[in-house]
Amino acid sequence: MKVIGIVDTTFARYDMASAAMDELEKTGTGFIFQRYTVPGIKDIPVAAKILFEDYNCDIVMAFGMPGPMPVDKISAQIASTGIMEVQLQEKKHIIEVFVHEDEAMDDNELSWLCDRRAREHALNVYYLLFDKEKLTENAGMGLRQGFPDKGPAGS
Ligand code: RDL
Ligand code: RDL
Ligand code: RDL
Repeated sequence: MKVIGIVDTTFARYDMASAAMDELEKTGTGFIFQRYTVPGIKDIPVAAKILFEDYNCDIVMAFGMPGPMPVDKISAQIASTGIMEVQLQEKKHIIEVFVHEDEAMDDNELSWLCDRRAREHALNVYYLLFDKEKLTENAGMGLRQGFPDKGPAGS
């Protein structure tokens, strides 16, 4: 039984974690979730570390929403750097599912983007855990999460 850690925030304006867990449950079995909600993205790295070390997680999904202001973009950079550090310390993946609030033009598009990106990264997590060759089949294919795939160049 694999343990999938789920870290999310109360700052985000969409419940991406529930969308991802729904997608994983529709995709397969053989895992349980440990969910840990923190106030904001800068609280994610230590939450992920706690999930790995105290809750035996095999992989963590980290959901966050950086706001549109410069201070938020700096927060996102800091959070990502912390997420990288925890991955290297633990030798385990943290799939960072961030949706910047200003990627979308309005609330409708924002909620759609959050849902799509969360579900598409949930499949990446499933494959990383259970079927690593699956991502190699899509190497170089210009895949994106949320907005449409770009596709390969020169085709
Ligand atoms: O540790 C408490 C807070 O500092 C922490 O939760 C921060 O991540 C909160 N936060 C900011 O302070 C900020 O300036 C967040 C953002 N911007 C942001 O854009 N998105 C967040 N948190 O999730
Ligand atoms: O952990 C899951 C993702 O966060 C991770 O795969 C990122 O590297 C994906 N990504 C971005 O989130 C982004 O904003 C990528 C780019 N930009 C990019 O320019 N090139 C990438 N990934 O390969
Ligand atoms: O359209 C320009 C950018 O918004 C886009 O190229 C990506 O950088 C968007 N993006 C993020 O900003 C991010 O934090 C993506 C991811 N995460 C991601 O995980 N997957 C994406 N884009 O396809």
